[in-house]
Amino acid sequence: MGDWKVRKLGAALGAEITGGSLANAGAREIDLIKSWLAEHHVIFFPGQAISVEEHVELGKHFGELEDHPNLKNPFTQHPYIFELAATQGGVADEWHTDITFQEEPSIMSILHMVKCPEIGGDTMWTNLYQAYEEMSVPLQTLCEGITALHDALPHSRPDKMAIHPVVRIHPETGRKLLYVNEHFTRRIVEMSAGESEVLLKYLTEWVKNPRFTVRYQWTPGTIAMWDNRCTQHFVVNDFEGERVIQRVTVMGDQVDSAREPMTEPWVRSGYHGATSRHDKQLRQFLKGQKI
Ligand SMILES: O=C(O)CCC(=O)C(=O)O
Ligand SMILES: [Fe+2]
Repeated sequence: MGDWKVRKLGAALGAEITGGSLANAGAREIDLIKSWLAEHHVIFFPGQAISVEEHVELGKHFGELEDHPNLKNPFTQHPYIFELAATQGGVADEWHTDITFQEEPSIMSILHMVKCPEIGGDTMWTNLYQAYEEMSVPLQTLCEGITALHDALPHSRPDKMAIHPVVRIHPETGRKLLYVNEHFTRRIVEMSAGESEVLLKYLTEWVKNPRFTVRYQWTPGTIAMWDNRCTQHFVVNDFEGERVIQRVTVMGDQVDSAREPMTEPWVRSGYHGATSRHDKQLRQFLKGQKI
């Protein structure tokens, strides 16, 4: 309960919310959080410092929680808490939407900033609705008709893969958004390797446009929540010393597209040349899918 106050942090996304406690949040808080997330996409609650148990309980209000599929919890030993500690090399300093190499990537995360440096180690988020909406119509149209292969190579599991539409429809708002990220997206399925490389390079740079982003300077005890379907995030790796986050991750949902892909996957038949190696991963995934 509380007398909550909302302060917008950026034109594109983000709000800081104060005046109440998240420990033992009830139906009123959960409804409020859902509406704040729909409006601001990433929200911050400074000065909360909830316990691990309260953190997990809070997460359970939003859906089933996920045991992180690839990374182990070095400290907490709690099955639902994923921990990243900078001193263990854990800094997520590449733009990404979490775990898009899964068929159903997580819908939202709740992060507890346990320890952070006084200066540096900010996190940035970007608004993927805006990234889509500000593209030209020809590029929007192209992106709506193609899909992309994502993999868990950054977690040393390139065999873990999923294909998602390049333009996703958010299941709650019905709005279109650009759904490729530098960290996990490997290949446009319907294009040649060379074309895919050029387009992915453009799109993954485009989402970083400062106009689409917000940057948050942390204090210990802050809780952050983000809608993982319509945002990407990035940690600024400009600090020394300890920075420890604990995250609870809410299980995923189906990734819906605006329309069917405009053509079949780009897999060449007949003679395989020296360039065939660029198609190997895609070919392997499609074989596994029996397409
Ligand atoms: O450390 C952070 O600020 C965010 C880390 C991250 O990428 C995540 O928890 O998904
Ligand atoms: Fe992340």
